[in-house]
Amino acid sequence: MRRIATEEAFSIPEIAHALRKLCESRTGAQNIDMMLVRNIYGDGAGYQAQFLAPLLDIEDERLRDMDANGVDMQVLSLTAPGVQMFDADTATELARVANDRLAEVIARHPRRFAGLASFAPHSPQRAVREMERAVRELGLNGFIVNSHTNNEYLDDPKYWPVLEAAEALDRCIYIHPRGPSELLAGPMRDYGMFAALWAYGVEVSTHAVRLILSGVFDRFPRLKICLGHMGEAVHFWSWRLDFMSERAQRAGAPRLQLKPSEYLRRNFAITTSGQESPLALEFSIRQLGIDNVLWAIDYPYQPSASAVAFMDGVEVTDEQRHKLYHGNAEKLFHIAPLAQ
Ligand code: 1WB
Ligand code: MN
Repeated sequence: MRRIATEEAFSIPEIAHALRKLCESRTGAQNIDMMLVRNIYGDGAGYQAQFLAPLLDIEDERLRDMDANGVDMQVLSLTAPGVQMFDADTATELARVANDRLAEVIARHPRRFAGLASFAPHSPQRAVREMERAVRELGLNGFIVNSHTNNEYLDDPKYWPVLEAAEALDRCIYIHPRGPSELLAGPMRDYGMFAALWAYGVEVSTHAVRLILSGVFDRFPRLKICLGHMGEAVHFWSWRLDFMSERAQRAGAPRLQLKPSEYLRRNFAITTSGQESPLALEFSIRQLGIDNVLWAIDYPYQPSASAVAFMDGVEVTDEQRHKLYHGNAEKLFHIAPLAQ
């Protein structure tokens, strides 16, 4: 069984260095992303310091971990917060460097790695050019964005060129978490909630619901958005989203051609990164359809062994397991199937 893991994080020294500089220059800053960046790239004391080395390693320990766990391929993406905390010029340049590096690694290991391209949303026109280069010249497999940019979300018309480009290039945009935007962040500072424990899901699910309710999927009907962490629970709310959005539209919210649950099935795919609950998987397959659910690990933030054990062990048909483990990823990310 070919196993393609679809939300696997990496970084490059240039970005690690720039993030370290960023937290040194803002020592007093209390925002959530600075807490996280300090923990990984600075002198933070949190458990997250252990992640820096495996993020920067792509061709040594990572390949050994893949071999040891029967992981054929990782779809790599630049780890959160990506380039989105930098000013627009720096972000544009660093996205270009990260994409070049990614393409080089994939060229050396075409059977082991695929990759999602970064871009700087805060400079939408240059982002579009980088997206086109990433697909047409570098052959990358989709796009990664780490949720909000300066507290703005992709439903804002200034970002429509980015959505339009993704649709035209037929590559999905994977919305990965970062620390929540300003007004969502307050209650997340306590009890370790600031990252993967809770804040990440709130941030990305909010982003996804904004996209749905704004009507961008009527404007860009073939746009595909990928969400990790078992869809950040958005589809769990399908019934209520449908019911309440009717009311909201009658009260003046933008008119939608479809119900939210229908956009979720048409315009979204989700992955199992960092979520190994068989019950949540079963629900997701029934709510979204088997073709919209993909396997992922969330390497190096979560261990490969248990992610593989989870997907090996769930009670699904053979055909379903093939789709979860590789068939859906091959289609969504344009990865060549293995020759029979
Ligand atoms: C964690 C997870 C931290 C992810 C991250 O920092 C990212 C964590 C960028 O578990 O603390 C992630 O991508 O799941
Ligand atoms: Mn992740």
